[in-house]
Amino acid sequence: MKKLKLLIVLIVVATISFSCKSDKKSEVEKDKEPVMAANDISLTDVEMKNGSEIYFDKCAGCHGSSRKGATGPSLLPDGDGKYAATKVLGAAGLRAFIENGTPGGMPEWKGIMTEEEIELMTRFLQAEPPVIPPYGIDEINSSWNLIIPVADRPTKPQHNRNINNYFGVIMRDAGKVAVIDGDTKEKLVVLKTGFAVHILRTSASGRYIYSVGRDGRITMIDTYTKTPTIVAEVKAGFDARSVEVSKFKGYEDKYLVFGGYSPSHIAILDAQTLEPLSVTETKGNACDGDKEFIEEARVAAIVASHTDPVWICNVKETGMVWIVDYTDPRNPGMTQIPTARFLHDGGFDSTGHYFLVAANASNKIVVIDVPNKKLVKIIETGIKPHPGRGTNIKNDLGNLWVTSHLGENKLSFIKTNPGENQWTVVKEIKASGNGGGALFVKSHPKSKHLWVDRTLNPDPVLNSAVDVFDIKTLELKKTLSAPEGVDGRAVHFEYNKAGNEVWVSYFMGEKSAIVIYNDKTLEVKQIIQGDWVENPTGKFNVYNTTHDVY
Ligand code: DHE
Repeated sequence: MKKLKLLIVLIVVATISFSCKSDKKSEVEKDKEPVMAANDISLTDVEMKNGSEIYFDKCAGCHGSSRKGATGPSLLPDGDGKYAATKVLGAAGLRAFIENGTPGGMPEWKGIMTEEEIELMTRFLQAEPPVIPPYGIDEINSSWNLIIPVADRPTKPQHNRNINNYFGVIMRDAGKVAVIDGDTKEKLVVLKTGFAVHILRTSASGRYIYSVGRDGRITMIDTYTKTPTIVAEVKAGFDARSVEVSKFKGYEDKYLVFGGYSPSHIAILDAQTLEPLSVTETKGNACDGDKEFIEEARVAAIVASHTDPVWICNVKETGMVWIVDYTDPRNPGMTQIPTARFLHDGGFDSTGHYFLVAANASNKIVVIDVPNKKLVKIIETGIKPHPGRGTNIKNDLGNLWVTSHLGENKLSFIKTNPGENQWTVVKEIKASGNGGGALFVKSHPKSKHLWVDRTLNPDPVLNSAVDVFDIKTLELKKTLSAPEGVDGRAVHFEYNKAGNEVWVSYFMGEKSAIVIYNDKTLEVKQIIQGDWVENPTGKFNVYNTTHDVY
């Protein structure tokens, strides 16, 4: 048994180092290695490695790194008392779920995973999950690579471009980030960052762009150089979804926080160099009583307050919102606020005083008063709210923060300004067609429109289109299908700095693109395509990201 565990640890380490080097994760490697038996399920070393890789890439986000379940059910060979044992489901049962998805929001993987990959996963999921090796500050430190020290960097921009209107665009499957000049629409550079980059954040000054990927790698890009350049890298965990910077006055560009899915921890780093400063594990008791102690308590959304020297870190499985005071980054102050499960994504209201986050397993939105470190309210909205950072609009109903839902066709509008019905859903509307699958909503203080995608809806007509609503009437104004020469699923929006253009990504198709719409006329302004545009996902305008404009 000891030998088996050691072998599994080695496989995970091999998988993880492979993840850092590999661009494409979809091909299953062939092998003729000796067969390893785990729980009567036969997997070769290479199959185990490939299975772990596919699992980390496509499944761990919902089912947990150690397969103990999170937003999705556990996937353990002997079950967990709540969900069926994968050995009982067997290859046929697992295949049915993988191929068809579930009404609860699991996408259908047929057509996305190859037949070979699906077959492998039906066996991998019946085997014992790999043991995750420790990864703390020493390991983070060993991975740290300061490519260009601060003293060797320019002190002012080496070009006349408008950095504030730069866009960082994620090419998820290629493990790359493109930096595009939003004024001229020129691609300035495409940088290799890490496997399946998830989000980007910008430093408080707007100078640096940081990316974080599913391999836990943070990449720091300097926009002052003639062509944006990678100046530092570090691997702060095995798997992650979020990174954020210190934005409070006096702390601009000083510290960076990393939220680990695996291991579940909060790491604080020097934002100039990416040197690790401290690591705090997030395991702990669940918010709803002291009964359940959760080891895999992953860090989901993180936002930086502009009014206080704190980050708001959302610990998914425990349902605890951590307010992290970074004034002493080697010994950070932590206030934990019990809320609801599982915390996922969220953003600020228009004042920046309140933070709203989806507790997707309980169909709720949690409101936190940031300066006072207090829970304000937990609001029932709909099945699996998924706001991204949400968006803020204003009309006769008041100042409204908007969320879409993964599990149903519903947009909920929560009133955020004081007075009657504050922190209440004051309006609900439907997008076009049927079913959920919406991932992101977006508007801009200067816009009259609210944009909504349906990325995970199984209907290709809906998932390739976006709906635009009038923010005054909340009537559907137009459904925009993929323009000619573009296909795939429409995902994520970003405005330019002026608030008169909306950038939409098309991914998971044959003809990836970034489509730029005129926000006034809703006409296509420009389509950005080319060999380098590979499955674009998130787009982050420097000014809007720095100032939390959404
Ligand atoms: Fe995301 C945000 C986690 C799948 C694109 N995603 C987030 C955040 C979390 C998260 C916790 C909030 C970060 C923050 O604000 O600090 N995402 C997860 C998952 O666990 C999940 C469900 C499954 C997984 O395995 O990763 C998942 N996400 C996806 C996708 O499939 C998307 C569409 C494409 C991709 O990258 O694989 C995707 N997620 C995004 C984007 C954001 C994001 C573009 C940032 C939105 C923003 O405007 O801030």
